[in-house]
Amino acid sequence: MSASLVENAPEREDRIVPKPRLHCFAQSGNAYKVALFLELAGIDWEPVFVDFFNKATQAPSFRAEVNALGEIPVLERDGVMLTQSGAILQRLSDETGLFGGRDAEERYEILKWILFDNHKFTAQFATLRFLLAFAKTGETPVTEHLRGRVKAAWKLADAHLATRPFMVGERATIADLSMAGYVFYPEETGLDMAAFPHLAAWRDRIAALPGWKHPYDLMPGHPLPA
Ligand SMILES: N[C@@H](CCC(=O)N[C@@H](CS)C(=O)NCC(=O)O)C(=O)O
Repeated sequence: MSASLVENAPEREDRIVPKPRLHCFAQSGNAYKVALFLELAGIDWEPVFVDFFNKATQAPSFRAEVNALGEIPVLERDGVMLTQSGAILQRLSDETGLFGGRDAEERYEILKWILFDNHKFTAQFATLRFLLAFAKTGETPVTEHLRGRVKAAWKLADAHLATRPFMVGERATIADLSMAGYVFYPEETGLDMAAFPHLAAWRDRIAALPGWKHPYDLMPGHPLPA
């Protein structure tokens, strides 16, 4: 290669960086958390469909090449695979300056609610919905237990939202985007958010954010084949 060609080679910053690819499927509220951030932030992204219901996340190639944890979401950027919705949201917020905390106190509050979401708010609901709507187990002691846990988590969030519009501060943050993962899905779970009016009003405020889209309009794979 001639010296002049090397000199004219674009710097790393100048070269065309491929758009982020979100490995996802429509029914994944965990993936929706990241898709919603990307959409609200106006970031140009593309979905990569993962056939979760046909065990794609369990395939050795998925574990080797995409996510050793065997989970969705994965945000692929320039060949780098980012995993865990909470960590991805934090990174995207840090990089864009959007939906983050304004000071250290807010940042710790946001982290607190993301952990609450992953452990209590999303986890129990997602499992209940999976069992009833997709695994079609019908009512069992497990679904009854999970429904009780969801109600407890919803009650806590409802009480918190009685005096504020969003989980932290006066505006939406990644804590809200994380907790919004599963609140828009229509599948029957035997739960009615109307009984938690502050939580229901918060959900409406999320849906009113400029650029908001329903998970089934953002990610591929809906409806499921019969
Ligand atoms: N805490 C993880 C949870 C991710 C998760 O459970 N994803 C589901 C799909 S919604 C999954 O891929 N599950 C596969 C498995 O657990 O084997 C996150 O927030 O990213």
